[in-house]
Amino acid sequence: MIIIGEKINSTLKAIRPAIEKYDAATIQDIAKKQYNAGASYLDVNAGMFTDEEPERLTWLINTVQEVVDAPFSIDSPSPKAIEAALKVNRNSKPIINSITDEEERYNAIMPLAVQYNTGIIALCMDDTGMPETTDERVVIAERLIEKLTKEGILLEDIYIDPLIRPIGTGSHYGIVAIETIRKVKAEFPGVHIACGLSNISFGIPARKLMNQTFLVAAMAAGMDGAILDPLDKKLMSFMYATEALLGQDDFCMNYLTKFREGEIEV
Ligand code: THG
Repeated sequence: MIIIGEKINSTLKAIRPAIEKYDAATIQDIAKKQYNAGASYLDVNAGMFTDEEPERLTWLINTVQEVVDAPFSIDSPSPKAIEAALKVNRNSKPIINSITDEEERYNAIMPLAVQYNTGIIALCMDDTGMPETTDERVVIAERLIEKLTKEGILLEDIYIDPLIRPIGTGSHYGIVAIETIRKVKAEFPGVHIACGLSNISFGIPARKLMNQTFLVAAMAAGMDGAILDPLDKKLMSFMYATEALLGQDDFCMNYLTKFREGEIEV
């Protein structure tokens, strides 16, 4: 699984003040902890700073790359903020998070992925709004994959995000996400599927239980990446166990290693 650590996000109560105060030590500590816990990418988001987003986002990138080599997931809808971030990035190949099939956003962000040779998360959304059904999501995914690959972007650099909606706002959203993952993966085995996991549980109690259960179901359907909290040991334990059960961990080697290291929590 490709783990994208979600914690350096300006919407989080613990993070926003640290960005506000340019508190580098706090940000660097969270970056190191997520990396040591197994994050392959570090998501960075300064979206709460609106006008100042480019400047705050570049500060985050510069602050983190002083201490951690992990590549970034640059989490912004703003082409200006994304480009500013790409310009200061010195770590390895980042992911732009994200593009959609909204015309204006697509046309502004796609060229950045090409020019800077990045990975790109493609959200199943277009100018008609947030899709309700699986089939609408799959059609948008097909269109995005076709357009992006036509520009020379490799399938392996594309991460389809089915756009996870909270299960508390519609009882079909769980199965819609799972079926979108299954269909996109069947049609394009070479593409990655990455989700913002905890969106599923917004507004309901015992969120961790719902996130853990959704992780297992989504992995079984073909999801191979997730934006999640790698410091949630139980969630990571579910991930290691599911990898072993799905034949993605020969002889349970990684599972056993994590167990020996005390990283498996039951
Ligand atoms: N897809 C893509 N990118 C995304 C999302 C997605 N980026 C943002 C988000 N969704 C994923 N990131 C987070 C980061 C933190 C939390 C959830 C998702 C989180 N929120 C708690 C809450 O809202 O209650 C805690 C709040 C707090 O501590 O302040 O933990 O879907 N491509």
